[in-house]
Amino acid sequence: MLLSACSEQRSSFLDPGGPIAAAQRAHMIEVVGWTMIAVLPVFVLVPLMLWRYRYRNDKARYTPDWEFSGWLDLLMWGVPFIIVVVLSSMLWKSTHALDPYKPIASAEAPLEVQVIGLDWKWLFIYPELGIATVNEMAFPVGTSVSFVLTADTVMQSFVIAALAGQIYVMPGMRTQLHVLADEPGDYEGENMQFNGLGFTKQKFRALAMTPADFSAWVEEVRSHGVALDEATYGRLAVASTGTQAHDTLGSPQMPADALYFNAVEAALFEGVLHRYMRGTAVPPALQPGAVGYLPPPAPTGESQ
Ligand SMILES: [Cu+2]
Repeated sequence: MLLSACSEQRSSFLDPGGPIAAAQRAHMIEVVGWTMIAVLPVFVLVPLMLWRYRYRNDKARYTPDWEFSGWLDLLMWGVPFIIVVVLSSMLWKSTHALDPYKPIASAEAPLEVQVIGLDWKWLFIYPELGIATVNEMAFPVGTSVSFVLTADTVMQSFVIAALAGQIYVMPGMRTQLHVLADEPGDYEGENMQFNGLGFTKQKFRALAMTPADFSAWVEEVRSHGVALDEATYGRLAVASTGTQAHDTLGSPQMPADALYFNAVEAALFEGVLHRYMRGTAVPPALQPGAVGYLPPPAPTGESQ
């Protein structure tokens, strides 16, 4: 909590920016509190007993034939039993309350963002706005973001820790995550799955903005973005970090390690999902993330 205050980017549920992470933090504090009922007496009583029943203490009663105390047994088994009952019912309740698939109530209509996990970057598609980004995604404060996620490579783990829990993404599968930020901020998102050399660089900025700032950001992405068609996607999907992909596809108007796209093909996400759902194995040449993947050739006449 102290360290997270040092950086501008917020990366822990202990410094929550929205209701889900706040509930996670409250849950953790409650769990620690209840567990301490069992743990603290041990920490206090063990040294106390070692000292009281030490060899040279004549005042401590010596009872070598003592073997049973009903009250002591009731205390030793009863208290942990109650704690286990309390903790399991709390866990049951918060597991259902914090279900990542459950929409979060918010005044504004939810914003849908499609996420495709690539090596080693995240592609964010805004289907209603016709834009897409890599390494940077923005959304308005107070609006529930409804993520729909898949992967076009090996399994990955998507998390924006200061806002919500993690969710896995897998090729040919669709998972969901709902996120809401109550405060504007720069939240760190990442891939928590170890899946190759570049995975530590697979981080992105989740920017919670005022609605006006968000509209300006969308315009910025539209005007400085490049078209995301099959050829561009093919080159984006090659194993590279976001910064490396920026060097291949980016323009100087885009932020240093992020990519902006406009003219996004409407069914791109569905297409990626269905690549793995045809009932036959995908040949490596057609599968981003596989060794031997051959991206579609760049259209002729294009620079870079
Ligand atoms: Cu699965």
